Amino acid sequence: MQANDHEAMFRAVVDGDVARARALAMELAEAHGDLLAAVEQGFAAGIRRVGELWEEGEYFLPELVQGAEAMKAAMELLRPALKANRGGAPARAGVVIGTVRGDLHDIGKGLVATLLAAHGFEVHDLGSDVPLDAFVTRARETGSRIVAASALLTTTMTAQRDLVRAVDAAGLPSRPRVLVGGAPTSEAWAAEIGATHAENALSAVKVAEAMVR
Ligand code: B12
Repeated sequence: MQANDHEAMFRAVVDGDVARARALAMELAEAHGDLLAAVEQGFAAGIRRVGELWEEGEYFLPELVQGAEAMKAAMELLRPALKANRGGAPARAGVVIGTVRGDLHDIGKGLVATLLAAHGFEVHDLGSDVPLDAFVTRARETGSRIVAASALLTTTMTAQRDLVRAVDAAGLPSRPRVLVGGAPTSEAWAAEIGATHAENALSAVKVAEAMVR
């Protein structure tokens, strides 16, 4: 396999083939390729395609879950290689991350958290359906510089606005900035609420590095 055989990784996730995803991840970890690009354009592209197939009514919940399992299996194996590959982030730059209240979608958020950790950020993952005060409390406890919030629903993305306000109002000594993402969000939305936006997990790493630089 080529280190950049993104198509095979994409397929493994779309087919929900956990064993194949693991095998590809192991080969990738040993090869000297661009790990981040492979993750984003291979495995992550696969899970996005699974999402589309689900929306189109081609896939049902079991296929969706199976695709997510293949994705998770690959990411677990890649974590050490991604860590060894770490660059950019200043030591101990903390990121508190979670999916906002009322929203249970956590696959994309998990991907962002994994890649940030792999790049040397100290990641505090609060999970999904996270209340505003939990983000603020953890940011206070950890002195984190970034508070990152995922929202996948148009009805829950407004919580990102509330989060920016809550973080500002808390006046934390680490003066964290809010990073937002998730399918319904955009640069324009982030600008409107006073946050920073990143489109996907790969760009989240670059944007987060710029935020703490
Ligand atoms: C999987 C899925 C589910 C799973 C979630 C499982 C899980 N543990 O996450 C289940 C089945 C539980 C689910 C439930 C629901 N879902 Co749903 N779901 C999806 C689906 C198919 C895929 C989402 C996904 O995981 N994508 C793959 C990941 C890798 O991509 P991603 O999440 O976009 O993340 C990337 C970027 O957005 C970004 N990113 C994400 N978060 C963050 C955070 C930061 C800080 C940054 C910088 C970047 C970033 O980086 C990620 C990686 O590149 C989407 C369709 C879609 N196309 O998005 C619908 C979708 C999001 N769901 C939808 C709906 C309506 C629902 C339900 C309300 C359905 C229902 N009637 O019950 C419930 C809501 C439950 C709740 N309260 O949250 C709608 C939302 C419509 C809208 N605009 O509001 C969508 C768009 C489907 C549709 N077209 O109707 N869902």
